[in-house]
This record gives sequence, structure tokens and C-alpha cells, in this order.
Amino acid sequence: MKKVAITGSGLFTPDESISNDELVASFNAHVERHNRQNAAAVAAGTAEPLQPSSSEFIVKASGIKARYVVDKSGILDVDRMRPRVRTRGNDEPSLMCEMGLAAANEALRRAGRSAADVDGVIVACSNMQRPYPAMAVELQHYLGVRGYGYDMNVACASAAFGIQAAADAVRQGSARAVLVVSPEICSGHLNFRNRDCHFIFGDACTAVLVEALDGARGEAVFEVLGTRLQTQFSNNIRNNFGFLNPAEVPPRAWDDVLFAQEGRKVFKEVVPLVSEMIVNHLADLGIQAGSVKRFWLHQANLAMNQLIGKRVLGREATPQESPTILDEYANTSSAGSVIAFHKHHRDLAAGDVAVLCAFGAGYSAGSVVMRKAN
Ligand code: CO8
Repeated sequence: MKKVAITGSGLFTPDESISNDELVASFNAHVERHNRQNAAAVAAGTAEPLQPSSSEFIVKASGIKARYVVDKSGILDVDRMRPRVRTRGNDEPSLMCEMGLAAANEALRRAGRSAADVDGVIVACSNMQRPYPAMAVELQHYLGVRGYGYDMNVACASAAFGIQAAADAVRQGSARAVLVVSPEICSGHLNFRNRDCHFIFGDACTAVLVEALDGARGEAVFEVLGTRLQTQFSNNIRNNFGFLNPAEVPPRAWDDVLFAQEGRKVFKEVVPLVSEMIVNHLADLGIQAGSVKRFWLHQANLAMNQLIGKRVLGREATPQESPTILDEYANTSSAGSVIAFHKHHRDLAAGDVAVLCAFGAGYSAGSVVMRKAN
């Protein structure tokens, strides 16, 4: 069996960013208009007024200060409150493919590889732009990769699941190298009219190249010491969007096919699940948690990550040990932990051990324990 490594990573960040103040101004304009239009019903006691959002709440509850998005004006337009995405012809790359190309090409460049060195492309993310042809096959085509491509969706944990699949393929010799690409256009299915979640998500795309350790020539090479996956059914993060929506009787409400969650319950249930998974995974590999130099955690909530750090280390993790990118990017679903990895690995030394851990809807969680090789 071959030893396996992550030898390059790439990140696509949309040009446009929305601050909390900008998002809250749009949301509150919607609230004021709705309450004005429904003033009679509110006065009669037959309708509840909508409550305004606030930047202070968002930062305090989540740590999020801004988010990058594929279309700012459509989201902030009170008459629309969703991104505008140009409908593309079948003969041009999809938006997800375009984002994937940028991230994948950077990962290849950093790994010192080209498309000719790659045998597989896995698109691992929460939402596919269409069911088929698979996004991964389209991306493979535009990258010029021979071999195979397939899509997988395990919500926010998708990248960790993709890395395990890629590592298994390389280790067993069925592929020389596999790209794991996570394009997330979370703004497309976020309910910007829902105060509880309108601030949570942002858009981005990441890619990592997984190949044999032997012969790796990336700028920074991380040997994969082990991967672990876990799932446990929960309806606390749910999206009912699907191909049967047009056939469903009675039809669902417009907001029932968008992201919804019980944030408090998710927080309480996922923290112990993830902390135990990391502790057990490290113990099974004979690694002391205290010797781990970096944790690249899923970027959903700052307090959640601080608590996980505390449970794993028995003390608070420093910002260097557990870097945060959600302040700038918000929750980018499966891309989040890989963005943290991409932006915060260059200072590590050869021999340093680090953990990438992603978690989210399902529930689903995955950890990748790595050691820096060069
Ligand atoms: N402004 C002002 N007040 C607000 C707002 C707001 N925007 N929103 C809620 N409030 C109020 C509430 O009404 C409540 O008031 P009251 O106490 O009077 O009832 C009070 O503030 C507290 O509300 P919450 O209990 O909801 O607030 P929390 O402190 O729990 O914070 C969070 C909410 C930030 C959502 C927090 O619970 C959290 O982050 N939890 C973890 C969630 C998580 O990790 N989810 C992972 C989901 S992501 C994932 O898996 C990917 C899914 C697929 C990708 C989807 C892409 C779109």
C-alpha cells in the first residue's frame, strides 16, 4: 500500500463581499416593509410582526463579520433577496465548474502537477448545480483530465469524505492522483428573509490534490496519517429541495426548499460528537492531542470551534492552533476547513502533526490527520 499525501491546495474567492451592516440593512428594510404592509393584521392580533436583525447579534452569536458571494446586488435587493446567476448555455462551463477550475488549477500548480498527472476528480460539496452530467465530469473535461469524475454530497463534511475516497484510491493504486474540489454557492439556497439564518453562509470553492507521498513535489506536502468518517441521522439541519418538489402534493412552501436548522441543538449535539471523534482518532494513531500543532476545523461558528478546541486539548486552543476564517468568509460549508488549511499551513515545520476536521448536516463528520513532510 502506498503512503498518501495532500500535495497542493487551491482557493477561489468571489470578488464581492457583503458586510454584516450591509446585510442587516437589507434585511431590516424587508422587515419594515413587511410590517407596514401587514400593520392591520398585526393590530388585529392575527399576524406577528417580523423582528429586525442586528450586526451585534451576528458577531456575538457566530463570529461572522462578512461573507463573499457570487452576486451581491441580487442578495441585497429587497425586492429579490437572492443572488442573480446568469442562465448559461449547455456549451459553456457552469458557474460551479468555473469556480472549480480556478481552485483546481491552483492546487495543481502548488503541487507541481498538471492535468496529465491526475486520474480522478471528485466534486464534494453540499449543493450541485444540476444532477447530471455530474459536475465532476464537466470539471474533468474542462481541466483536461483523463480517467473518471464523480460527485458526492455529505453537506459540510463533504471535503473530508472526498479526501478519504481520494486517499483510498491512491493508496490502493486505482488512481495516481485525485483532485477533491468543493465549490459552494451557499447563497443560492439560503433564505435571506429568515432572521435566524440570513447571515450564516458565504460562497467559495476549494481544491486539494491527493497523490502518493513517494515522488511528491508540492510546495507543502502533508502525509495523510489517517482518515475517519462518522454519520448520525438528524433533522436539525435540513434542506427539502429535490427533484420530486414539482411532483409533491401538496406543494411545499417556497421557504421549505431552502436551508433550515435548529442552531442551538446543532451546537449542543455536534460539539461532543466531533470532539470525541478527534480525540479517538488521534489516540488510535498513537498521537497525543497536545502534540498537534494545528486544527483546521469546519467554519460554522466561532464559539463552537473554541469549545471543540477546549474539549480536545483540555485548554483553550490559541488562534494559531485553531485558525478562524469564518469572520471573513462566513460558513462556506464543505470549503470552510479547507480554506483554513489553505491559508494557514505555510508556517508549519516538517514533522508537525495537524488535523483537518469538517462537520455538518446529516449529521456528518470527517477528520484527516496529517504530518508535514517537507
Ligand atoms: N438578529 C438579532 N437577534 C436574533 C437574530 C438576528 N439575526 N437571529 C436570532 N435572534 C434572536 C433569537 O430570536 C433569540 O431570541 P430569544 O432569546 O428572545 O428567543 C436569540 O436571538 C438567540 O437565538 P438563537 O438561540 O438561535 O442564537 P444562538 O446563540 O444559538 O446562535 C447560531 C444562532 C449562530 C445559528 C448558532 O446556534 C450556531 O451557529 N449553531 C451551530 C450551527 C451549525 O454549526 N450549523 C452547521 C450548519 S451548516 C452545514 O452543515 C451545512 C449544511 C449544508 C450547507 C448549506 C449551505 C447553505
